Amino acid sequence: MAEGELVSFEKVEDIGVITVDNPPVNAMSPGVPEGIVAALDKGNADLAVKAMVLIGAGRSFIAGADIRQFGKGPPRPAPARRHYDVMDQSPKPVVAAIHGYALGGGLETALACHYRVAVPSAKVGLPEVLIGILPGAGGTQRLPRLIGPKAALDLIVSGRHVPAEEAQKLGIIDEIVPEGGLRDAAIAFAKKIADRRPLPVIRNNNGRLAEGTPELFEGTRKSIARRARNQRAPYACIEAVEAATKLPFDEGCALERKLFDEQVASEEAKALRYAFFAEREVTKLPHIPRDTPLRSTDNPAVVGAGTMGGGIAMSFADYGFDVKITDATQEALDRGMARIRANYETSVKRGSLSQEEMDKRLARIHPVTSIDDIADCDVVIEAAFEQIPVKEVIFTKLDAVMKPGALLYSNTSGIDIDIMADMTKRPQDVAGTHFFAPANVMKLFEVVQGSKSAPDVIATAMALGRKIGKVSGLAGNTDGFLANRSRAPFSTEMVIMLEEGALPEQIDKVMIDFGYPVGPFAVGDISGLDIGYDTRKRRAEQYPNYRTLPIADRVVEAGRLGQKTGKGWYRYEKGDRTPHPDPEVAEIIKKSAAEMGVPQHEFTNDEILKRLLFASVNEACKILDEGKALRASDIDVMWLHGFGFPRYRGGLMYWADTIGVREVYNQIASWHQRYGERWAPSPFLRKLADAGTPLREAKGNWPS
Ligand code: 3H9
Repeated sequence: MAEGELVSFEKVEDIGVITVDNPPVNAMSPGVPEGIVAALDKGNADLAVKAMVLIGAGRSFIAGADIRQFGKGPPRPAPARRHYDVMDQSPKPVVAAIHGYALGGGLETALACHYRVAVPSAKVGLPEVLIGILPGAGGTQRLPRLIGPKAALDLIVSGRHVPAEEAQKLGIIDEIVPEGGLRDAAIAFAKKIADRRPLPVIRNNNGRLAEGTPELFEGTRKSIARRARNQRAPYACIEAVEAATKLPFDEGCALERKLFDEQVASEEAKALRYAFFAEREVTKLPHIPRDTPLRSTDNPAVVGAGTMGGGIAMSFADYGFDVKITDATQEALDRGMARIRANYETSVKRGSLSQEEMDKRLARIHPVTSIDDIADCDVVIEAAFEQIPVKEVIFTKLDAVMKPGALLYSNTSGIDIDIMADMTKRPQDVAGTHFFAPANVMKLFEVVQGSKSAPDVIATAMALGRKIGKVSGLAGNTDGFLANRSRAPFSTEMVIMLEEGALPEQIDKVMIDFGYPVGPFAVGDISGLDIGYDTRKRRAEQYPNYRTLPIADRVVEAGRLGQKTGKGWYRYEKGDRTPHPDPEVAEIIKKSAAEMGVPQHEFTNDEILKRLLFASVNEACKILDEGKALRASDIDVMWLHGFGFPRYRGGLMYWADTIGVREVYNQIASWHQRYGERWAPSPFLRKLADAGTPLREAKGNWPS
């Protein structure tokens, strides 16, 4: 293949092999479809070619359209000859040879081929919905014709990646071929089918379309109503598949294209594309060379078998790691193991895990009675009580027994990493790895760099998070680190608004309508209100100017600790987790506000939303200014995966940009006048506003 050529054609005996080579994932960038058309023309014109194979160079078949091109200028006019139309009309069979990923436009290309072979590790799918669009190259019309409308709808509306074996069962893949031998096997397959006629052209295959009943489509619309709130793409996907069952192929494609063009320019799609790239950006650490050799993490251990420690051990077991877990007493260890078992049993009861899989995972978690028993582990995650003397006992012991080079990570959410590092004679091996509760479910994995953490200790932590299915993000060592510190003013402001006349249910409704799965007060009831109470008391002692929250304190002092006591910000019926507004809470609020003498006012939804989120935007700017975050977009990734911020709104900073950096600044400045110091605008925010730099593009002053 000539250098720089995106698509090449070569002959292997009587088979034409078309290779797409557009690293890293063979996206359909400009030039690729044209190259495929030229290669098909070559193969069809050559009398010596009987069939063709379409294959991807490097690590993948084709991962889809080039997402970076979306939203850049007006939609490109359709080429005179689209490669999938050329394939449909090709007199010679074309075989797609799939390894890595065939996603979006990649699978659509494969569906326009006559046959598809794949290696077992390959994955296929139409994940467009996840970036706020729908398949736009015939996928919504071809897939229902190939596998039936029901299965097609499931794949297109969920956007999930389907492993080769399942894809074969569904009828997407014709043959699975051995790993490593794809090219030769695809050529052999092409030879085998070269003379078969008629060619299987999916567009002509209308046999199963009648399975697309009105009930199927209505049922799907209903089933997604909750999770697809405020979104249009999932509904556009349904509309396009429904059209496949009602309209001739070309008309269906025209409707799909119209919906695609509408969606691709939508706010929803822009935010989701931003989130996609922000999630890739967060993996990059400009201050640590990419090729830094990583330490081994094959052999992990967890110290502390409480709720967090147990969840962390489950995270390892869920991703195939054998993990040791220990605690100070046998009793605590037994309790921890029982909790882990109970959690898995709940998943089995719910049907999300098989008994066999549960047994396998449980067998990977090895309780051991002493830190001496984990001495040979590569990595330890400490998840013990958040008290410095407790940490001191553990880190001193770890320092004494762990093998040289072992990684000593702490799951602390509130203690300075440097304090723990300095408890050892190897502070370079210590860093934070902060999980979010429940640790086995929440995706955020906040890596905290201490002042002495070695670069490879940080790079290895980032990689470790990804190995256990998490989204790793880097934070500087500041009180609350990056995620919780940026969230803290939100938590304060929501209670202050109660003092001014709002109610928990009113604030929760605004945030649910905005897109959060659960409102912030109801979340508090799930986590337990006593933790915040203790923290506030500690802080009030530490900082003389600390803003106390009397209403939140009184709720706890009334014995309302959240769901675990049957009442918190809400009341709960026995055995039911539905929050019910409680007049007793309204009374506490009213009385406290009167005692505090706070003037009452009616809140608009807009004010509630902005008071909560702008408070955090301002704090995020302070964090960036202090060099405790690399990029604003990292903060967005953390909010998406740590706090359930609606993905289709991009993230905290992206969302604030939709209001405008200048307006955000002006509003904060005016609240500063009205409410005082806690709203003092960050100078970093002011600089951005003056320069007109979008918040999402801001880089932190991270020390290089
Ligand atoms: C579509 O196809 C529309 C059609 O229906 C109709 C068109 C008319 N474009 O994720 P990674 C980059 S919509 C541009 O770290 P992995 C990515 O940014 C598309 N760039 O690797 C990163 O760059 P960098 C439907 C892309 O192995 C690098 O490749 N398809 C694209 O963990 C490596 O990516 C999708 O939605 C792209 N399509 O995961 C699939 N894909 O190194 C989107 C990747 O500079 N892609 N890049 O940061 C993925 O889901 C994952 O990348 C994939 C590989 C699973 C393929």
